[in-house]
Amino acid sequence: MAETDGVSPLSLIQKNKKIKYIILGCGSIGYKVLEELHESDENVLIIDYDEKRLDDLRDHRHQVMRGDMTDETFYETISEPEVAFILSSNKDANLAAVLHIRARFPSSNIIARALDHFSSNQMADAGADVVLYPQTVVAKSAVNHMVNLIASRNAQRLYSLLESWSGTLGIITHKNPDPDAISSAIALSAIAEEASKGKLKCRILYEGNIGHQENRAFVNLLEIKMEHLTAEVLAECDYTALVDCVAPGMNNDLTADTKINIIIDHHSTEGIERQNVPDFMDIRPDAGATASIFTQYIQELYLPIDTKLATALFYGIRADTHEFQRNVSPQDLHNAAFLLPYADRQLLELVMAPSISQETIEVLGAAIQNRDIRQGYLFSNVGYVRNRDAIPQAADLLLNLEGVYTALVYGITDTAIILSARNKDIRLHVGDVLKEAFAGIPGASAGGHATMAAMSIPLQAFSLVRDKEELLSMIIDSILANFMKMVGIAEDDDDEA
Ligand SMILES: [Mn+2]
Repeated sequence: MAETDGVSPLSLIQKNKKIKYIILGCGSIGYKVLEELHESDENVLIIDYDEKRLDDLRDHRHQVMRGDMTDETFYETISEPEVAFILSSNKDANLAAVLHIRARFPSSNIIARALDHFSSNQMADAGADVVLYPQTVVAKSAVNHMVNLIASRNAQRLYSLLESWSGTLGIITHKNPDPDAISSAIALSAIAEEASKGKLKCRILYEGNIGHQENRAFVNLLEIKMEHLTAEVLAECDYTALVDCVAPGMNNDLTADTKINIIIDHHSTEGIERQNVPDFMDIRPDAGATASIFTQYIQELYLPIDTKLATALFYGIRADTHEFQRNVSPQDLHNAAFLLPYADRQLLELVMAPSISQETIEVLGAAIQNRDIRQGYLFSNVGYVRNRDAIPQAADLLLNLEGVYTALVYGITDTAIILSARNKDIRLHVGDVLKEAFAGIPGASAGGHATMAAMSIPLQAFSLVRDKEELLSMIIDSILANFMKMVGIAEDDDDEA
């Protein structure tokens, strides 16, 4: 049947030979795809009905075949392609080809050209993996170019403005600055100093305080200089900038009529009424972080980036996007990827695991000092603690001691008795044992997994006892005796409890 269709004898060979790409319909779009593929001719088979077009392609040593893409039997003459491009200018022929190829070659990838919106849906329904509607492709590309063009123009405008200034630029962050605001502030000061050739001195200002332990670690480890924002400091600034705040009075205590020269942010501008128009304003609500906008400026302007700035901006994007999981755009990921090779990984790790507090260290110390090890079980009474989180941290730590397979650390807070257990003895399910050992204690809740468990007894039930530590041993000793009996710790050792 191939011969009667006037198909070239090449088809007989095709049937046995695996072909990577087929292009059905090789007009202007098909030919452009052929060029873009940059594949060797043996990997691409061009199928068309137009004899003249085929001759021309044959002259250029392309692999061609004459065939009618609407004819179901035609597909019997070719082997399964990895990818089928269906690109003719006839929408019915394209639709028929999608249906036939999908039926005959279920695992081929099909990329088809639609000629209108309706046929675009039809082709998707018929089994095309990707449907291209050239008008949409061009429109999307036009908008993309526009976005990039604006981003690049904005970066240039910011640079030119800073270039023309000299004096002091006060960069104002959030009231309680977070890593996004802080890293944006140091990025702006780096751009300002570069653009003004040092004529512009920047001061990073904030009200409120740097609350979170992780944020303090961030500022300390990166040695970021920040000053409290006061009326006097503000009066000393020739220019002001707001970063990560959408307007004066938003996320800061400035009055709404404060004149601000630069505003760069990613918060929504909805409902914002401006009393003054800044000299430069770039607000992108679709950016995951203001640090992401600054990273883009740095790329657009080909500015040098040092380790400290890259680390700060990376951390800013990471923090504002909740570790790249929320409100994150492809542009944010692109920007983070740009920063990563310049960032100091060790510093990043330190910021993410901020140094432990004084009290935690004290509790860990007490847990080590008061340890009592019996047949692989460690018991440690840390006494009164203000921060209950220190108890599981101590249990984690003590499980690492040599010869310890199960660690039980307990203490008392203002409101409860807390016990935390960690276990690496596979024969023991510590959650189940604790649950049983604590059964019958009023108000107690205990339980957990084989390797980690916790218990707490609220103090209301024992509110009459004044001495907390005495109360702790009064209650817990009998429970621990119970626990030891259950896990089979020898009677002899029991006396030492
Ligand atoms: Mn932010």
